[in-house]
Amino acid sequence: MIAPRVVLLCGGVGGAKLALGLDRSLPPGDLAIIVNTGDDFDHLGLRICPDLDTVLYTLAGVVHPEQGWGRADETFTMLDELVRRGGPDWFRLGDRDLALHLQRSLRWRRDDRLTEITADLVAQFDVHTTILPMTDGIVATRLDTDAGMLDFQDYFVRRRCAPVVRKIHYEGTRSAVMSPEVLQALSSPRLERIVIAPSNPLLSIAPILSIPDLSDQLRSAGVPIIAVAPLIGGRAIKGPTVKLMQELGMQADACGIYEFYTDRCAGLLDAILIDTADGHQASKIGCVVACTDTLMQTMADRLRVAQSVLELSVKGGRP
Ligand code: FO1
Repeated sequence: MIAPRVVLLCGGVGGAKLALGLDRSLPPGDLAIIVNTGDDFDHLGLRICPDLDTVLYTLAGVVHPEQGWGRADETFTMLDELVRRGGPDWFRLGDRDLALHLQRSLRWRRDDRLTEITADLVAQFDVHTTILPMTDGIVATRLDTDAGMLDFQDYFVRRRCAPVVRKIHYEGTRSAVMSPEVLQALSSPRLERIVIAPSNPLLSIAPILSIPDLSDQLRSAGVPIIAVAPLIGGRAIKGPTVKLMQELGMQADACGIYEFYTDRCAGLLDAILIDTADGHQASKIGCVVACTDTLMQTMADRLRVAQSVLELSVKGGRP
């Protein structure tokens, strides 16, 4: 039975840091994480789900510490041999990582639900937090750029986010539905708050909000929704958030983040946690604003930001 007290909407590396802080701050079963699957793709005959794996590896304590994705203590014997024989080298799949992709891909091909596959993989890593794909359907983030229409990993990894983006498409999300498990989490009788992780709003959170019945359920959950801004002093910690926001004509700062979420889902946010460096923007943000040091480099940082979102008092609540 999925009955969390806190639900986190999360993408990859940046969001996984807060996922870890919350996982270590809450008793088993109190946290459920809804993860973006818009980055998922087929590669070398494997179904790759990068954000699900980043969250799982991070909570399991086996993620590559510097990269924030892939495994620690990894080897690349398979990839080296594949590249020697002319295979693609742009998407680095390590040997330990490969075991998980093989397990998932075998079941994916048997039409098992991604939610069930994920639950079994999570159990194998002895992780007690519920990790849920945002949908069992196939969705794909694609980017209309000056280098043409690109699949997500082609843009993000192969081309290192260099192309100029004109528009982002969240393909398949309009007809996608949340899984029964996501509905269970968002209608948990114990639910106290929903947190939006400091992931890339346009690439990691927007796909989740683009699933119609999921975003409706967020608002009808009747609990405070708190976002953690992924920018500090107008800069992203990692990744293309600022470049993307500027290319799409948005204000690349805490205010712009608030406006992006509010434009996508009117009235979505009850509160936003911004960095103390951006405190001067608070008066321009139309919801409760709390400030803290949001940079998460150490475990203590992750716990601090997690505590801030758990303690943030918001007027909203169950009607
Ligand atoms: N990101 C890279 O920048 N380079 C890679 O070679 C790469 C390989 C990779 C393999 C498995 C996996 O789960 C993630 C991987 N990532 C890689 C990260 C991934 O592309 C991005 O972090 C997410 O899709 C963005 O959130």
